[in-house]
Amino acid sequence: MPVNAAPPRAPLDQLALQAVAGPQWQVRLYAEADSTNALAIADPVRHRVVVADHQQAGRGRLDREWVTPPGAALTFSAVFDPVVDTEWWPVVPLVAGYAVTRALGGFARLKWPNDVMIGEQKVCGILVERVNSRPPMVVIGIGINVDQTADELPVPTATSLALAGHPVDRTVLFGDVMRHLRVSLGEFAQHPNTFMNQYRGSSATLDRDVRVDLPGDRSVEGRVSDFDDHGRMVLETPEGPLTLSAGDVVHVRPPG
Ligand code: BT5
Repeated sequence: MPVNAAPPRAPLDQLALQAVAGPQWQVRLYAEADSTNALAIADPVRHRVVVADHQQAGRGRLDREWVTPPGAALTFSAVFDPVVDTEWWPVVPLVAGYAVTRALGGFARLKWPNDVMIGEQKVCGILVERVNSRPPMVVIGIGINVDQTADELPVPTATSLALAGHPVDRTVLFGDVMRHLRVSLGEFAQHPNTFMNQYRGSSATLDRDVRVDLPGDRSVEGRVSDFDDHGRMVLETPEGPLTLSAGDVVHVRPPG
């Protein structure tokens, strides 16, 4: 085997995934798929979860790509009821990010809104898409870098659980994430206006100096002073406080 080559990896197994997800979920495993979000949206059946052992055209936000090699990542999309009134829907992506940090353990933190980070490197990306079916559904797409070697990561800002010293079996992790998603969305449905208190405790962005790249090639800099109950980030800028509902955050200085 050449130096740095990826180790042989066991494929995911439909029955094992179904067993850890539990009977209320209908697991659909694809050996290869373009995008699990696209598949889930094409036929948005409540409590279906589409998993790809190798996702070949993973979608990020704003038409960006999510790139993972065969057998090394966990890529799946779960179809949920929106669980809350429309005014709270923007918070659902943050709830999903929070659930993943809980499933991973205390070492994972959230870069606003929902990038799951280990230190300053991204280990998981989440894409939540609403489907205007009757009734409406929400598709929560999660990509976790589990076993990639450094050579297999697409960008220098990425890491994997194995590289960061937290190796885990993909099937076990899938069960843990599904359980925490269900619990966190359930808690959120009961008390949507207090969820952000929990979120703050998992944030790597609160009290940090950041640059936020906004749509249309604009950016702003400032210190993150809070998140409001609707998941928006409050940024203290030289021109005064600014409340943002979207944007790409870059942490410009280490915490402290
Ligand atoms: C995201 O977008 O982080 C959302 C990614 C969601 C992926 C899941 S996988 C299952 C489901 N099915 C899909 O088709 N999608 C979802 P964004 O914040 O736009 O980040 C994308 C950017 O992250 C890219 O432009 C790269 O710079 C970087 N990137 C791409 N692949 C990565 C990886 N594996 N790990 C870390 N960073 C990556």
